[in-house]
Amino acid sequence: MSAHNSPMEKHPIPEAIARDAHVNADQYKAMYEASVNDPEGFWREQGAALKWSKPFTKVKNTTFAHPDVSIKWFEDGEMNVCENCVDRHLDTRGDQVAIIWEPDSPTEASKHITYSELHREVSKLANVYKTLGVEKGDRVVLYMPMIPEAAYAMLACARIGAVHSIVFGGFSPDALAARVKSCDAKLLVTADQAPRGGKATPLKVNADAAMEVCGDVQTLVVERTGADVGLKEGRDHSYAALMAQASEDCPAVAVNAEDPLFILYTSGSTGQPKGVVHSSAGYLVYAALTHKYVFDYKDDDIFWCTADVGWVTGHSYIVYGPLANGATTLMFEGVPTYPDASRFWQVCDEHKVTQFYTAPTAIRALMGLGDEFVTKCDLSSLRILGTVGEPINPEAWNWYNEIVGKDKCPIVDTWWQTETGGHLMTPLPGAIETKPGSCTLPFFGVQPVILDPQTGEEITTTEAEGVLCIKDSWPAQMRTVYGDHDRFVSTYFSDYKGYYFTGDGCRRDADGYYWITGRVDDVINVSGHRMGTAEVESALVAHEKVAESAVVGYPHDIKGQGIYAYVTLMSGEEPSEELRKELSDWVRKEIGPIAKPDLIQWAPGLPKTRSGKIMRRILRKIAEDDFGALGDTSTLADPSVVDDLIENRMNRG
Ligand code: 6R9
Repeated sequence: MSAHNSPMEKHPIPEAIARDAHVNADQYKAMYEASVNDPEGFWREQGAALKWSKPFTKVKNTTFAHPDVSIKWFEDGEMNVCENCVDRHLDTRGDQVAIIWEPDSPTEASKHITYSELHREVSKLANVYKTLGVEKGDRVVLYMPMIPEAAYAMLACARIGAVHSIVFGGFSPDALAARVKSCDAKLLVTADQAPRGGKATPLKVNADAAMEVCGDVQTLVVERTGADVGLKEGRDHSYAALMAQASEDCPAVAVNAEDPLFILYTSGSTGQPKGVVHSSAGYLVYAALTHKYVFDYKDDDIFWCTADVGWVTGHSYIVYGPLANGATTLMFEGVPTYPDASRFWQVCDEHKVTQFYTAPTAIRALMGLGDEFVTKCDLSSLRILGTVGEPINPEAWNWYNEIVGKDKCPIVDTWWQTETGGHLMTPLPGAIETKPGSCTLPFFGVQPVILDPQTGEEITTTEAEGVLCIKDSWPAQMRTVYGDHDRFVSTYFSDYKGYYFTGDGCRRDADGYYWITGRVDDVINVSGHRMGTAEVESALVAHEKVAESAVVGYPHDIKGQGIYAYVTLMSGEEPSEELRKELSDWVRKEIGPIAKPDLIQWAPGLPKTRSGKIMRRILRKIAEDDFGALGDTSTLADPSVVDDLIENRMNRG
């Protein structure tokens, strides 16, 4: 093993990458300068790379001014996202593989879908949608396994101007029902079952249960495992049956650049998840550009992003970015540890993957299981490694770099959000030297600023620490919260007027490199998945035995953060191990497995101010086992509750 760099030292760019990458350091600087000094000119040129039915004449029309926030890019242009991701490539790449699909079980055959086949399947499915009455602007909810049909289902929406809203297959029936209802979906596309790690999630059974709550919605059911799930007459339709009759001829409809492409629900610090709305053209321009430069994508590469299409990473970097670039994108149905911990590396070996993009939580889980799982595979095809979703700790970074990348693959640590549509800060492989744990520098057109959280003033010194905001718009920025523009304005633009507020804390070092320090709001990051503490709390208090609860994050070796719940029971209820399990299972049922509390502490009382506000700062410190640093507790209504909580804390070293 080579000597580890200290976090402050830059990790040099491997020679072969420096030589051949799309941009080097000087080119990055020049392009970045151009992109922020003349955004109109820069994005006009990037926008022109798409195929337009009606070319745009206006490039940027955006304001962050509170309360009149408005974001429009290429606003008078017309185009179609599906046409740009599929049809546009037919002449030159019809026989090239668009999607490599790797199933959950390695004994099942993988599939290779060419651009011509993709065109045919998507056109047929779009016609199926039409026969089911889906029209431009209608919402279609997808609750899908990681199968090619999930990509077809997304692209078929885009083809006819319908708006998809994907609900992660791990979400519960209740969570699915809430999302179907909230966007008033015309159609639900699901599958019989979703195989994952040798088990099968009963998607159709869950969908049936969801419709008990939200009412019946027309449902198209993909036959993934062939399990007998039963189709309800007049409501449920067989995918295979309708596809067998569908015509392959379905012209793509031109939509306005600003028409919504998709809604994706994500957790915030308050209330229920909000529907993040993304545009068509601006989103696609940015997803494609970041995919090309951040992963240094070139023809003949095999690009693999391990995310699920239920998260934004799957939208931008399994489907839209890669396909817009005419790439070959790999889609994996399974999990990193099934049938054993070498699965990722076997897939890289088998399909000769060139770019591999995953989450730190997966790396941490795998590094603990031994290097042989990696070293027995031939990973010589790998050129670029990437991470996303949470800060990566230097140990995991070093393992990824040395054991997986053999010290010759740059690691792009990409910082971004559901709201941003694509990467905002990240190294570019041939241009920006890395530091383990830093997302380094902004992408083209992105102007990060660090504000003093108290005064809201911009800190202009190179070295700075505070809250991270963005000064001006980029094309893939979310446009609104579905059905609630005021919530959009108040969530992102009212705490720090004139800026987009990310919700993240951040440090800038002496080299101008950015280091994300984590959320500054009540959002926790569990295995790279965002969870609002308020959501878990409201699930807990919905249980008849729970009077009150407060949920915070605490450091977790594998997940990054774990969920720590303080629960006050209704009077007369007795704490017990059974009840603890019952509450965990309850949250799992209400929201989904990712929201299940790791630790539940019985709290006879919660620390509150005299005005009744729960002092989360204190609860966080106790959960972190850092109760020596509780800070000022004098404003508490009853300081003695803190002693009880410390005495009975769950997270002892
Ligand atoms: C793409 C995605 C967004 C939040 C974000 C931040 C955290 C994402 C990160 C990172 C440090 C990185 N985050 N990438 N933190 N380094 N490279 O993950 O979107 O699910 O909306 O989460 O995730 O806290 O604000 P999303």
